[in-house]
Amino acid sequence: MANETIFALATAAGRSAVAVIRLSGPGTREALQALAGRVPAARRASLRTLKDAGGQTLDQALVLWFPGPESYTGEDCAELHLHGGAAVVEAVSTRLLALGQPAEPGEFTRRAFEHGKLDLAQAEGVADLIDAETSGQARQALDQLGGALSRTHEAWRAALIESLSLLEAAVDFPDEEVPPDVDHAARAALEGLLGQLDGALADQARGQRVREGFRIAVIGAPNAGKSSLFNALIEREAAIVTATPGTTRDVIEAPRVIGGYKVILADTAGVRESDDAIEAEGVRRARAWAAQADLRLWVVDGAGSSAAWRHAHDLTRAGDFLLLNKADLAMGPDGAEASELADFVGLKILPVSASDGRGMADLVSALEEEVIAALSARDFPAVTRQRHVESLIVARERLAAALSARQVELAAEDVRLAARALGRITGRIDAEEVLGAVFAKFCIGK
Ligand SMILES: Nc1nc2c(ncn2[C@@H]2O[C@H](COP(=O)(O)OP(=O)(O)OP(=O)(O)O)[C@@H](O)[C@H]2O)c(=O)[nH]1
Ligand SMILES: [Mg+2]
Repeated sequence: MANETIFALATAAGRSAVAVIRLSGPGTREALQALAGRVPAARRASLRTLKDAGGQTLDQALVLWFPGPESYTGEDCAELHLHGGAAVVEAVSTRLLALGQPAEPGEFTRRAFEHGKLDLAQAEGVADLIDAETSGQARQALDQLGGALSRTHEAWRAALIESLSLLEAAVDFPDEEVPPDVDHAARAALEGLLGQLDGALADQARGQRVREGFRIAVIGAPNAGKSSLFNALIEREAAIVTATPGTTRDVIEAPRVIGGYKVILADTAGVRESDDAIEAEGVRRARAWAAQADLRLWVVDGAGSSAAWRHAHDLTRAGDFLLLNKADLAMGPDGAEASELADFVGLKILPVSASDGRGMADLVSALEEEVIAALSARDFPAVTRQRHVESLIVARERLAAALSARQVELAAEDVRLAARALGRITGRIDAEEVLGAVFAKFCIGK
């Protein structure tokens, strides 16, 4: 595969000022000669007239020539900066079909990986950077692309291999007990690593939340004003609001950027006992979404006196918010009673009004604080994918097994397996199916 010369449109399809077609592979030089007459100086932008096989002009283009191995993929590469009209791109692509073949999604980055230009975790950083919609996502992707995640895992792996050499030295003492100093040194190193892996695993949700969105559930009794608040937070009328209790049935999700991070807000059905099968299913879904959310906003009609506030408070956890809605009206017994309970269980209390907007700015800044505190960087670069988490879990299990092994040979084997599991994160241990799965998610041209 790696011997073919590939090409692809690297910019988004459609009309634009400039469109970039990228080439990589051993036939790149020849393709440039065929298209542009001669190959420009390396890494210098040169204006060239591109022609088809019959000498017809296709475009006036800026041509860049990157001879391997100092190129993105490590192979000979080129970029054609064309005028971004569909007809121009089409004509140049047709001409290139005779000189190379269209690239698969992620094929340029896969070749870069295969030539050692970046490791697997860095390649994932490239994909995430292209997909990044918030500054938080971009920052995390740039860290991963820059090798922060890889360096941490490689350092852990190097420490494992160092301990392994100590253990293997101990194996060579025949029929005797392991010298206590060797055993002690290896054990101390492995215990330290176990602590670090535990830390990274405890932190595992963070990186995935930055990529996929921090989840906030809006919950409460029927008619409390959940949908009104949800609409106000996402600044559009996505959910239906009526004076009839039990209006919302399904969970309605909508994204919003808060504090530079992607947040997924969910409006849910009002929680109460119901004989109506549809409503009961809505309540079940509301509970399920709330249980796996990162934060819950418990909405209570603060002006109410029906004791409806009791519903849904059992879904909250310390650190969640009680929103005393309808603050434009006089506070009623429901507001006072709910506040008392919320105080007791450690909820943050904010009066708001979805009708006249009071308290909304305070709510947004309080949410901003929560999201930033939950998602900003800690001691480790975040693990951003389930694939990373799975490798960390295996490494941790093997490390724990090594520490409780009764024979040094068995401990050594466990340490070897732990190192292998960590190596999978950067692609040092490159199972073909892992590579296929990672690169298939890229866009064409990258
Ligand atoms: N005065 C006042 N009325 C409000 C406020 N927020 C919502 N309402 C009214 O309260 C009623 C219920 O609002 P919704 O947003 O549909 O309430 P909900 O909690 O989503 O209700 P369900 O979907 O039935 O669970 C509507 O008549 C709203 O206009 C507020 O801040 N002040
Ligand atoms: Mg509703």
